[in-house]
Amino acid sequence: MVEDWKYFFRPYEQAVSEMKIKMRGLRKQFTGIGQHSPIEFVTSRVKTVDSILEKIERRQISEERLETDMQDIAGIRIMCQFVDDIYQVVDLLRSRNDMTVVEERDYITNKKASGYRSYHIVLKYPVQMINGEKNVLVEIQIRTLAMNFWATIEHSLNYKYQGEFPSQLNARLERAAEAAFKLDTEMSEIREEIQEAQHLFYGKGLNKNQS
Ligand code: 0O2
Repeated sequence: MVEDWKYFFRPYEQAVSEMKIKMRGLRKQFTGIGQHSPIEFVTSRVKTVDSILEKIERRQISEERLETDMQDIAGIRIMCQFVDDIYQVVDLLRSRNDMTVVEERDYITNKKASGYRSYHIVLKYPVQMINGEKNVLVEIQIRTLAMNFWATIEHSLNYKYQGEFPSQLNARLERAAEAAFKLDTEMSEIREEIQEAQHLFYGKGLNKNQS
């Protein structure tokens, strides 16, 4: 197994901090020219050793193939206001020349059995290390605020029940996932109205702390 996890994680940590700056930079560019940003906010994490070991076991990943078969050691999450924004972010990522898209999983049109919705992109990202360039895989999850709300709650319940939800809770989660999707649909339909209001709101210098 990996001998020195601290050393192993270094390029992944470097990749997520660079990616986070780049994604936040995109938001700044949009807001800087007074346009709606398809990116609302960005978070990141590097998988923990325990979570890597659990996935190695569950997916029967061999040690030699860890860096190619485990695509989400480095993870970035991009939250958007509207479903259409997700696809705009996907296009922005596809068009960049500082990273390469290697895989896409559309769990929005093909939601997971759990009710989970999100767009996943796996990127190959080159990190400049002191001993040369290293390509690492980074998983980007792009979702609306409503999809994120549902996934965050379901993830913590999953932690409690280890995926074995009581049937009543399961049914409620499914209904909640549909309600979140309905909320996204409704918001998309009044998008223009919302954006006009936001333009007025930010234009008046309110909510200055948001960057
Ligand atoms: P964490 O804490 O985010 O690291 P697998 O990892 O085997 O389930 P796969 O094919 O490797 O699946 O990757 P997939 O399905 O593209 O993405 C896995 C990640 O997506 C998960 O990471 C979650 O972040 C998210 N995800 C996928 N399905 C669900 C779901 O049903 N509910 C929630 N809340 N999140 C989901 P981890 O490793 O589970 O967690």
